[in-house]
Amino acid sequence: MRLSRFFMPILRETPKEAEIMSHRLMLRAGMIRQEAAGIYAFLPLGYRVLRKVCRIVREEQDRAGAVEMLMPTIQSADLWRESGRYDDYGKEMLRIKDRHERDMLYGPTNEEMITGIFRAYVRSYKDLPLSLYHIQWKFRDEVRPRFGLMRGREFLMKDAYSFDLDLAGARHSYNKMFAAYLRTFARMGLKAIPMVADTGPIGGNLSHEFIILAQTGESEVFCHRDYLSFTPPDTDAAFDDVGQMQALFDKWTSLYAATSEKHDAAAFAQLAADHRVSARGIEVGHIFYFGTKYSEPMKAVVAGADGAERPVHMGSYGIGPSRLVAAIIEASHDEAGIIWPESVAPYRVAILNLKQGDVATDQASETLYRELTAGGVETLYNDLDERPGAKFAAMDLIGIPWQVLVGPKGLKEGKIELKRRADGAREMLSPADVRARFASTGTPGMPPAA
Ligand code: 5CA
Repeated sequence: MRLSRFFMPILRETPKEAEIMSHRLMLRAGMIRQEAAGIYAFLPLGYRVLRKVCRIVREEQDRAGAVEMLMPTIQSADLWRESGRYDDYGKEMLRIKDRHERDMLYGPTNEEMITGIFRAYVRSYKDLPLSLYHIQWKFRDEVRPRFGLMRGREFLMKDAYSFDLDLAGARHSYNKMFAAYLRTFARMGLKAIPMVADTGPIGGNLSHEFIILAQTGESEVFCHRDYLSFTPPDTDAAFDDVGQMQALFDKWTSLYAATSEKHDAAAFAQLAADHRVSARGIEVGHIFYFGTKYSEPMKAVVAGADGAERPVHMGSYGIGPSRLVAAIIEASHDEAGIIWPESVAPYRVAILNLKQGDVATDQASETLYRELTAGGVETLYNDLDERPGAKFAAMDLIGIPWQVLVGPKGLKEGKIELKRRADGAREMLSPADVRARFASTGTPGMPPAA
C-alpha cells in the first residue's frame, strides 16, 4: 500500500479525552475514531489489526474443534423471556421496538439464541460433543464506557458455546477452550493468566478470566509469580486427548490466581512474599461452565444412549478482539509509539523514501516496494513528500515491525538500512539482502499450522 493512497489520519496533538496509552496511540495513529460514547469506527489501519487478531482467534478455535457460524446482532426478546434474562439483564441491554411494536434487543451475548438453534436441530447424544462459535458485534450499554476500545458499548466478541451430554464431556470441552485460549493470547505476544472468576450475569459456578497484567487494567488481580514463566501449549497439543487436556488445565490452575471478586486473602497470604503478585489486569477472555442453566428452561434436551432425554450441558467462552487490540498496545509500546508483534501488525514492512523526488531513491524504493509486494510481504510504502524526520516519527508511531530506510547516502554504496522497530537495531544491507530477509514463507511469530 502506498501511503499517498492510504487513509491514515495521523494526529499531531495527543487527544485530551484519552486517559490511557493505548487509547491515545490509537487515536494519534489514525486507527479508530469515536462516533458516540463507547462506539468507534475502525479506520483502515485499526481494521487491519483487528482482522489479524480475529484470524488468530479463528485459527485457534478451529484447531480446538469449534465450528464457525454467524448469528445476527439484533435478537428477539421472546427468547430472552424463556431464559428469564430479559428482565434480569437490566439497563446494560439496549432494548429496541420494531415498527410492529415487537420487543427486540441488540445482543449483549448469545446464550439464548444458540440454545434456540441447538434445540431446533439436535436431539441425540450421537451429535455431541458440539462447539459452535461466531465473531460478532455486541452492545452493552455500559454505565462508564472508557479507555477507548477497552470498555466500549459496541465491541467485537468471539463467543463460543459448547454442548455435551454430561458433566464429564462438558469438562473436556471447557479444558479444550482453556488450552485454545492459552495459545491464542501467546500468539499475540501476550502473557495471559487464567484466574478464578465471578460468573456475573452469564451464570454457573466454574469460570476463568484470562488476564494480562497491566497497570492500566480495570481488574484487581492476585496470582503466583510462577505463572509468568509458564509456557503455553504447543501446536501439537492433542485437543481430543481427555487426559492431556485435563493435565494441562490442572497445571495451569495448580497455583493461586484469582480476580478480586474471588480473592481469598488468607490463601494468598500463605504464599512466600516473593511469589505474590498483586497487580492490575485486563480481562481479554472469559470462559464459563453453567451446566443446564439455559437448556433446562429453554428445553434443549438430548436423548442419551439409554433413550432418556436430559437437558444438554453447556459452557460459553468469550474473547474480546477489539479490546485485545488495545491490550496488545498497552503491553507493547514505547515513548515513540506502538510496537506491534509481527503476528498482528497491520503491515510487516514499511519503506521510507527519505528523499522523495530524487530519481535514485524513488527508483530504489519503488523497485523494493514492487518486489516485496509481489512476494506477498505486506508492505506500506511511505511515498509522501515529507521530511525524513516526519516519516521516522510517523512510522515509529504506527509501530510496523520492520522499517526500510532508502536514502541517497546509502544508495551511493548500494545499501539501504533495515531497522527493527522493537529495539531500534539497524543494519546496512543491499536491496537483494533485504528482499531475501522477507522471502521466507509464512508470517514469523506465528506457529506453523498443525
Ligand atoms: N457469553 C459470555 C462468554 S461467550 C460473555 O459474554 N462473557 S463476557 O461478558 O465475559 O465477555 C467476553 C469478553 O468480551 C470479555 O472477556 C472481554 O474480552 C470482552 N468484553 C466484554 N465487555 C466488553 C466491553 N465493554 N468492551 C470491550 N470488550 C468487552
